[in-house]
Amino acid sequence: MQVAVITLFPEMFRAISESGITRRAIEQGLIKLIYINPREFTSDKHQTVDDRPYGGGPGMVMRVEPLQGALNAACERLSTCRENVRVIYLSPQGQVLTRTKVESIPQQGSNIVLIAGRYEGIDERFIDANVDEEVSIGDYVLSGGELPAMVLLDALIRKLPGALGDKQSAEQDSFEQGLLDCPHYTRPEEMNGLRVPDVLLSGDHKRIENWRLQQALGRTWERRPDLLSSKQLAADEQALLNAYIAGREAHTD
Ligand code: 9D3
Repeated sequence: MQVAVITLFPEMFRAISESGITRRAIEQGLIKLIYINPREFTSDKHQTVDDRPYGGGPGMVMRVEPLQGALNAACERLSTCRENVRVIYLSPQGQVLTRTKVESIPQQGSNIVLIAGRYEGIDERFIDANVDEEVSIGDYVLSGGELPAMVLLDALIRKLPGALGDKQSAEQDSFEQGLLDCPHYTRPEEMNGLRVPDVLLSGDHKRIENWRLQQALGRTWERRPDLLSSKQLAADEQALLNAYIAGREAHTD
């Protein structure tokens, strides 16, 4: 996978390029990630990337020319052509990012250009001519598209085969099924009179696995019932959830 990010603030992306799983994936060559600043593609001496909106009103709009220059450079620097890249504009007007959306992106073509906007947004004609898809990360106002681009990148990179250690990715499987995670504990066994649940100290791997699945189901039912309504539970899962609900009702009397 190759990704070019078009941004006025490439230094913000050190957050993903220089730490953790994302950094390792880049080092391992699982993804080529480059940054292109539209400011490099201006022709005036002040390197102006924005201008006043036609029709008036507050704020500024990103100009087409620097964005077009940046997109052309992205294709060149990824050694590909415009036909073979998927252009995604991070925008409050986009479809909200979900697990399904994240999973659909790498299959749709492995050359991706992400455009992070600033100011009030970018000239609509650039979107009409070049953008394949607009993506939002949720209904709250941010200052620009850089953090959303990093959110999308982090979610994409974690899914690349080999990005997570073997153990992590195997564990991932059970909870990538649309359930919340079970609770986690580490040493000491008791702190401030609070004990780790006995089952986790039992060494009985089958019981532990069942307990974790039951906790995942129960917590999803309590906290995110919307996730359960779109999920068909297997008979054993339904039984675990029923027992969780029964236990919970027993101590809320
Ligand atoms: C406060 C200005 N808004 C109304 C006049 C419009 C507006 C313009 C630009 C609101 C936010 C932004 C910058 N945001 C993004 O570029 C963005 C974003 C977001 O703000 N929330 C969720 N997802 C995204 S993706 C890109």
